[in-house]
Amino acid sequence: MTNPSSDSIESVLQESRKFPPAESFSAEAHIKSEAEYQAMWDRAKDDPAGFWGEMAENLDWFEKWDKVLDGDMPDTKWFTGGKINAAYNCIDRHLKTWRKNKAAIIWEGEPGDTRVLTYQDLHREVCKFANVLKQLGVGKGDRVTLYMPMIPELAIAMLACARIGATHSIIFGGFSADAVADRNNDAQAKLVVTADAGWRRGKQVPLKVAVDESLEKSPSVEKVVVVQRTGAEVTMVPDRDYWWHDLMKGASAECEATPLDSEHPLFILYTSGSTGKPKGVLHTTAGYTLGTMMTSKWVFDLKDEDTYWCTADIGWVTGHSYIIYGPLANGATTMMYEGAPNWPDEGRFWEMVEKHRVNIFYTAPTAIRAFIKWGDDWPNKYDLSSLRLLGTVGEPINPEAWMWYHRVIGQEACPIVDTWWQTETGSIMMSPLPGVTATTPGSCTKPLPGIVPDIVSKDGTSQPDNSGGLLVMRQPWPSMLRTLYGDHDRFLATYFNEIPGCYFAGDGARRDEDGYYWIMGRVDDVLNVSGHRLSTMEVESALVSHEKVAEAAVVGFPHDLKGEGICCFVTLKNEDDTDELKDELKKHVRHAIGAIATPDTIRFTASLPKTRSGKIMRRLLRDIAAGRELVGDTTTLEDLSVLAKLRESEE
Ligand code: 6R9
Repeated sequence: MTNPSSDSIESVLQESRKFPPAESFSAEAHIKSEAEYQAMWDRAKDDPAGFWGEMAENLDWFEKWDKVLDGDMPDTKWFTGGKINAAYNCIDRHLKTWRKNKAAIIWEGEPGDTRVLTYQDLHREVCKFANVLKQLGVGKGDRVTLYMPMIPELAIAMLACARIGATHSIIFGGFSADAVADRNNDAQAKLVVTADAGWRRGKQVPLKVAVDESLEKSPSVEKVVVVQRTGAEVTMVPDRDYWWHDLMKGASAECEATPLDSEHPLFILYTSGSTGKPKGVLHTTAGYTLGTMMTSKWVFDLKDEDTYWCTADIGWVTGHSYIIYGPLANGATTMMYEGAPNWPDEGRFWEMVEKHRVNIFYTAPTAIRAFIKWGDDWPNKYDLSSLRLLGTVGEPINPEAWMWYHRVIGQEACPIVDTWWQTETGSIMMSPLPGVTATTPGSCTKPLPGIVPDIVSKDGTSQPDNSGGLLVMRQPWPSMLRTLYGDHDRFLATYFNEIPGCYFAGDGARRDEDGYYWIMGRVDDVLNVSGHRLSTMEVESALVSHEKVAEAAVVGFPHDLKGEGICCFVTLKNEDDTDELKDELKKHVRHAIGAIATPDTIRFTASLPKTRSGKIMRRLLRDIAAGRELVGDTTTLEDLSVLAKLRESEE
């Protein structure tokens, strides 16, 4: 193992530090050895139907399937002929065991209020709300929009939809009224469940006001159910709007789960595509539930005694799969937090880890970079010794952030699972197995059993190790998306026509000689500088490895001589935004990667424009870097004032 504090080229480009799992961890893990993993992976590749059929025995079925794997990609169906219910698998089956009175959801509101729902409690609330839905005229196949804060009622509403076969479409609470209207219209939603408002950094997010506005433009919605969360004043339209607590008061707690076809639509989740129109990714019941269940068990090594916390918002796929469906299908205890990580102060997450003795913690690199910026004193104030496993998701993690997470949060004792997957894949595709895989900062390591990735060139030819290319999947997997809602042609064009016979993920990656995968980011983020291919991530990693840099985003811009030039947007840990530092950073990158990577422009900024899910909006930065008028959709932007400031800072 090389010196972990080295910031040499090696640490950025050819990360070679390896962290094997502790023997004591492996001994207790669900998957214990490389040999065990390899046998599972080989079996799943050679006999996917046999492998997944066996895995599906872990679910409860009303009727067994006729066929495990029905048809090849793109139109693969799974477990056809089977009858199943996702809510039944997440709740009812645990009631027959000792887990009946186990905490299913431990919830904490931003103001500090808490609620614990046992599996029995969850069952009662879900049955009651399922009856409410029926009473409001919602039935199997109808679409229901959930536009809610991170409160237990959101989990209850999801599972109530699943229970009666209504398809939920969750819209992140930070989206605008227009975004809600677009999604309501696309899904032809019949009902919206919302709240008066939600808490975010001590302020109220007025959800009901936005719903009222959205409904002027989305006529398919007949009724609205409103949870009283903050007590904000709202307008209730007679015969359209109903209070959650009024409806629940009279509802029966008896509601059998509806046996549904394996391929019954479970949910739609909108995600951004390359065009302005969001894509309605559709997931179905059996395959998705199986995928999230097995991956939660393998990757997070979930045990009955664990308190597991995924900090995502349920409005994103990570929250769907790894706060609700995956953990609950395993009978785990899942935590849910309503608010911001820096409220009332920057120690909030660590205070919660200490208070609830969290064992497994799953967050995003962007959050980790914020923690680094806020300083080690915050986590150091709290007892984090309950943690035994850490995870990341959402974007490539730069080695420095990985090392900080390992050192300061994991106290060098927790495996880190860097999980690569997408809204479309439904569940984790590539990740270390914590009891098996030697982790290495910046790599999501290897495919999980049942996942067969490859790196190909544009014409679909497999690429040799270490030469980058397009990341594709060569075999179908149970939790893959089935279509884009109402636009099957776009589904085919986006994911399957690009590289015939494969699922095309839209990411670039390389595989090294150990078979580890390194995600290089979206293929549209790859720069071509003087004919050399460069990942924006590589340059960002180099910048972030400089002691004064908090965060960096790198984009290409049209350059007369080089084809593309490199523009770096940089936020600093201290206010030291001098021209000398710009030169120093250019040299630093040049030193870390090589002359071809020398930035053309460095621009200091107080913050970077991000989507509400925390992804840097590179398209906007590209426009700014190129001096173009800003074009396209900014509705997902976290803070519009960031944009104004960036333009002011133009050189
Ligand atoms: C789960 C989720 C998917 C895109 C994906 C990729 C990036 C996600 C990553 C990662 C590197 C990881 N991404 N996980 N890149 N390492 N561990 O984030 O879904 O919001 O649909 O984003 O995010 O570029 O294509 P989604």
